[in-house]
Amino acid sequence: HCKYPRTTSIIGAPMTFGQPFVGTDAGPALLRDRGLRNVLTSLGWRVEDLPDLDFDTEQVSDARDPPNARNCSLVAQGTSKLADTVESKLRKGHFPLVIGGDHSVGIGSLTGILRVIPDIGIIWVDAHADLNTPATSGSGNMHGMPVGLLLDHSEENAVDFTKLPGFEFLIDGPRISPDQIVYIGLRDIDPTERLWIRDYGIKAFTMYDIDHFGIGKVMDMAFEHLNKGNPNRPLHISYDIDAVDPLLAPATGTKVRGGLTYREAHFVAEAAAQSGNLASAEIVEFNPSLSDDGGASETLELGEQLIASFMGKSLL
Ligand code: EXY
Ligand code: MN
Ligand code: MN
Ligand code: MN
Repeated sequence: HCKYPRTTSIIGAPMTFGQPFVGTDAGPALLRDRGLRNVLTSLGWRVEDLPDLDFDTEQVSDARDPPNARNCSLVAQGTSKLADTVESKLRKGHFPLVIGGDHSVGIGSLTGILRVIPDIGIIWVDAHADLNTPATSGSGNMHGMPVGLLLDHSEENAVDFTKLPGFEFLIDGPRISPDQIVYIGLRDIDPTERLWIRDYGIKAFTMYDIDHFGIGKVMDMAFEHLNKGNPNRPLHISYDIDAVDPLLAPATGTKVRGGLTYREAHFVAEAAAQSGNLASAEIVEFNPSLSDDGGASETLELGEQLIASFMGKSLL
């Protein structure tokens, strides 16, 4: 298999059930309408533009859904399909580009990647740690759980997937080891998430660290951590648009002030591309219906530009 030009598969994952609002399903179609394919083609990619994954759209809540994992069976149905798609595209040598959808789609993307590349290094760009489990979540919203569900927990914190209808595929599924993931941009962390980041020793760069060191040094340290022992370690970036400051990205469901600036947001994406090791990517949490039209198109435009950056657009 020759390396260039590479094929990327655009995988639309129009999931809304990981959080309470409608509208996050619109992300993939709107980014396609803006011309995502051309953006990628102009960067030298061969593009396989798949139709959006066919998720259940009707919110018939399964009576077995636990209250601390809302819409569990619907999230499971979608993420299981996504995992299979990501897995098969990677096996063909393609670069999966997953467009959410809310961040619960990370459950599927990561599972699919881990089946093929168990040692993938993960860059999680987010205002939030998404490290809850049904046992710790205050909201029951599964977009706050993708990392928490897949982490290789200590016995006492382990997730009981037999109690999560539809998630049987995760019972013996692959897990993320705590040193396999790096957080960038955190600023809204729940108490148990904070405890676990410390106890498990997960590498986390908050907005404080970005202010203190600058984004350049932070990304250097992130790669130093992920590349310890393997300078060619394959990497995945999961980019939650709410990592960016809400003044720049207002069309998203869980806004937190004090986020990444325009250049910081791009630097993270550019540095990921520059590593030369990116094997897959995901961008999530656009919700155009939570903003006026101006804010919605501003947020989507930013998303498109960030995609271009992590897919290899350089400034020079
Ligand atoms: N930690 C909060 C919760 O678990 O409900 C908020 C999670 C928001 C998750 C967003 C998408 O990154
Ligand atoms: Mn091919
Ligand atoms: Mn998130
Ligand atoms: Mn978030």
